[in-house]
Amino acid sequence: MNIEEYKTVLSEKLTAKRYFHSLCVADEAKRLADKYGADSERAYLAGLLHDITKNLPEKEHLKIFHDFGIMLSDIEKNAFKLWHAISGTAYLKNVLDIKDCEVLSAVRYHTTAKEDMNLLEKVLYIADFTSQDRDYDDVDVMRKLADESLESAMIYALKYTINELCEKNAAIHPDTVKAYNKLMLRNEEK
Ligand code: DGI
Ligand code: FE
Ligand code: FE
Repeated sequence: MNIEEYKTVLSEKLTAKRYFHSLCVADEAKRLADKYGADSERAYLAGLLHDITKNLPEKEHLKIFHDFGIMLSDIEKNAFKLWHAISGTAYLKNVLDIKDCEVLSAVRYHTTAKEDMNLLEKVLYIADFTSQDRDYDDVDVMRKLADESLESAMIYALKYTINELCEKNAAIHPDTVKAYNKLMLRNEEK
């Protein structure tokens, strides 16, 4: 499939707002990829497709997990917002037949992040926070950091997410904790 065909599929699966978000994240991921030396075509594609299952009802996610033999941890079972990163990756791989492991992995970890992320994974994770459609309170700070260094943007984004989750009494996924701890340990070494 080419980009235009992917856009058609997306526009049919997503609400207008979520489709617009996907186009904005694709543009932002490409911009950050060019800036930091990641593959800009892969970044654009990963950005475009990252939320492909975001608007599916619960039972459709469960069908994808069942069909493709995916087991969720207890934390994942209880956090519906994490499902689309997992079901989305399975959908891209098994239904849209996307074979690019880098694109698949960037999509897989775009919500929780993880320990030891590669450049493309970081670019997508940050682009999801700094895309043009975003308008949360700290977005200007986040955009400034994203233009200074990916690492400082990662730290800020993880802190922001962890703080939000704590305020909502939500569980924090171990991948998110590991991503945060790794960056903090690296800072201590300096
Ligand atoms: O899909 P988007 O809205 O574009 O953004 P996203 O995929 O980053 O999802 C953000 C949501 O995911 C936000 O409401 C917080 C939630 N989330 C992120 N990390 C964790 C988490 N929820 C739980 N329970 N645990 C996490 O570690
Ligand atoms: Fe998402
Ligand atoms: Fe998103």
